Amino acid sequence: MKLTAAELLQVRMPLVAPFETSFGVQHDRDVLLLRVELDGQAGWGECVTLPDPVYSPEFNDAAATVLREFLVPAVAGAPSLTAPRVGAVLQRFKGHRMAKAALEMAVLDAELRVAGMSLADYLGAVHDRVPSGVSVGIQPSIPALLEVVGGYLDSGYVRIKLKIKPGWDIEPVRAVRERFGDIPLQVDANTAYTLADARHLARLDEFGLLLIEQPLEDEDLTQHADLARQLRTPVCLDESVTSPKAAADAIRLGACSVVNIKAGRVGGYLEARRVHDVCAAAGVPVWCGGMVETGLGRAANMALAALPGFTLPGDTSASDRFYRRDIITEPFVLDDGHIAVPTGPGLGVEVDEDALAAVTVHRETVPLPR
Ligand code: NPQ
Ligand code: MG
Repeated sequence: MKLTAAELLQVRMPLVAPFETSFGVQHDRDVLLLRVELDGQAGWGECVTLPDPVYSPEFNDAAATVLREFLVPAVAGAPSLTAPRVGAVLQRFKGHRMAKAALEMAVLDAELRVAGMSLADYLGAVHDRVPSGVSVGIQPSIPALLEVVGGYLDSGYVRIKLKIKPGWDIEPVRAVRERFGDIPLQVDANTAYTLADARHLARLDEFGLLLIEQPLEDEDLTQHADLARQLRTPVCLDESVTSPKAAADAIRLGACSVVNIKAGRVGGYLEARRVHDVCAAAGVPVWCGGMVETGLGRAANMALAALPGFTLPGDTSASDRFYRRDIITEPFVLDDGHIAVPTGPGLGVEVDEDALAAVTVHRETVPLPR
């Protein structure tokens, strides 16, 4: 096949409530989408960058630029294009994994729609639904937190993740434990601590958390290993795991005993499957992270989360966790704490063109080399 057209879309999705993490508060989700055509068949990709380089070095405008100037033209120049070829064609470009992931996702969607195969089947999914956890932002107060967590538990979410930062860590966890008892509970620091905080973080040990996610900076593998030796709470890495090699290194160093897999962060769904394979071979459990995706990215995440090594509930929440109106025709819903893995060809979801138009801020055609 050949990539015959590409469009970049900037959309601004209002969030149902502000989402606060250790790196800031977001009121809207500004998403970069990519629509390609492979011999006329459309495919959708979602880039998980944020507007600012505060979660990863990538950001929306940089991703749009690198896609427009380098990545899309390179892939458009490939004569017999298949999804596994995308990574090879893009390999000479350093970094920009989230942008590369969006392009590979769009090609996968188009290619699998032509083949009549679902992404889940293509990746090797073994489940038709996945248990769903929810990520709870930093709240203005403990009573507000208990209210929000109670709401998610009432909805059926099977695991709660609390965002933490210095000054919002021990007490919120204690309060949730006291109110809701022995629920599956974990925390995510998004790199907000240093190794000097080890004794403080060890105070979380008494709460029997499933894990603590990314307490230290992205590059601090050795320091995560030191920290892990001082905690009973298992250490999970997110930001640090940018490739299968990084996962293997982290595991060998003892920097983590659990891995959060996000396809964008590692350069695509095929690379994410390789991270899954590395972890499975090492006996390290993995779970599917989330980047506050639209229904498109959410659909692909459900397929990934249905692989056999995903033995912990992910941040694979329903569409209404973040959005009042998703941009797909059948938004993801929670059923008995689970979400159904799409079975249709490609991503298995359809864009709701009216909903998309209502949130589209900018739409441009990417010029292709002739
Ligand atoms: C994480 N995601 O695991 C990320 C961080 C993240 C679901 O916790 C807008 C506002 C978009 C905050 C995307 C979750 C975001 C955001 C991702 C936080 O570290
Ligand atoms: Mg995280």
